[in-house]
Amino acid sequence: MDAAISQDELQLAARNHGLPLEALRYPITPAGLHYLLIHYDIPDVDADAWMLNVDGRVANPLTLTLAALRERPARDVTATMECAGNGRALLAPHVVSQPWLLEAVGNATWTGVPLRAILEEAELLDDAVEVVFTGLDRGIEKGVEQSYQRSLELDVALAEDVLLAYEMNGAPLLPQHGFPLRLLVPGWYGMTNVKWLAGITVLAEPFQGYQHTAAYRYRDHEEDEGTPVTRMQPRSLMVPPGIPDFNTRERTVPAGACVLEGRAWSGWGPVTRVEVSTDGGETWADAELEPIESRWGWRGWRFEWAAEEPEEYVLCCRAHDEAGNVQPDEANWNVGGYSNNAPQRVPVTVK
Ligand SMILES: Nc1nc2c(c(=O)[nH]1)N[C@H]1C(S)=C(S)[C@@H](COP(=O)(O)O)O[C@H]1N2
Ligand SMILES: [Mo]
Repeated sequence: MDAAISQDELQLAARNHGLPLEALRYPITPAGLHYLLIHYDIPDVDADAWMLNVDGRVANPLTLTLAALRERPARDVTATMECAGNGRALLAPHVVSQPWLLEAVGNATWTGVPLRAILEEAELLDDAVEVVFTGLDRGIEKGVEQSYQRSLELDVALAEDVLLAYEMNGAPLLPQHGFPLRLLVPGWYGMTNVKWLAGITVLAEPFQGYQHTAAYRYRDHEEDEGTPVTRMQPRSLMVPPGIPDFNTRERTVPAGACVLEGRAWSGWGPVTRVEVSTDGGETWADAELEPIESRWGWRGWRFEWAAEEPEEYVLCCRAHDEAGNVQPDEANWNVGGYSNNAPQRVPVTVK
């Protein structure tokens, strides 16, 4: 397997950091530890001049300041957000893009105005079918100059926990997380949650933008039209136990009782079961689940492991959700390198 990444990929990785896996310990990810994915540059936002425009197939177009949004009834939603490319760097053959291993995730509490309330205020026309969200950031992908844009079908856009969020963990959004406003669509992969939101346009036909037609599709080969990437597939991650080697990050754990802990999530329904393997996925045993704290947030789990020496182990975990999905043994390769939710593998030496 050729796992080498290029300078271009390193440049992306250095800009877009992940969640240090030990930070899975915090039930709510502190903002500075939440992963980050920025396709282009953080835009230069003039907060005083900023407005949100709502237009297209509506009877009552709106122009709203941040103060006007803050005056409206607010809602808090705790949600796990994961980049669709999480796991990409573990795929073979190699897929060139942001080279995530497993760390492109965070769990935050977002505060904002339900999108539904704003769309109701704008009064959707009868022919409305999709809503497009436009960020202030601009860039070029595969030769196509664009603003970052994603759309939602109406039934998703009108779901009650979809927010126009202006706070993360009780503080105004940080520049890197979309200040002053971002979309939050709980359960969907990261790309859905448009940052630096400036425009909402209601369409009478399906949106044909780059981030829907060229990117974020599950494609078996370059000519394959593929299917859209939507909700998060189930995944469980553990806090790597013991202490790391500086270079390889391989773990060393003292012999004796060792409590493994982690978090699991799925965009298709609550996590109903997490299993742990200490032999690289040959045999599995159930972890103990913590209560569900939020419909859209990750679920904690723990597992008591009797670590015996002298031996090498490969620790793994996998999640099941209420919809019956479970993490596959092997990665499902696709052209974009999306949703590789094969189980995490943590090599450990017991001493
Ligand atoms: N405007 C805009 N929104 C965006 C992006 C972007 O590049 N521009 N990146 C998307 C992707 S791919 C992900 S995974 C999430 C990451 O959100 P975070 O950086 O707050 O974790 O934002 C999404 N929203
Ligand atoms: Mo992403």
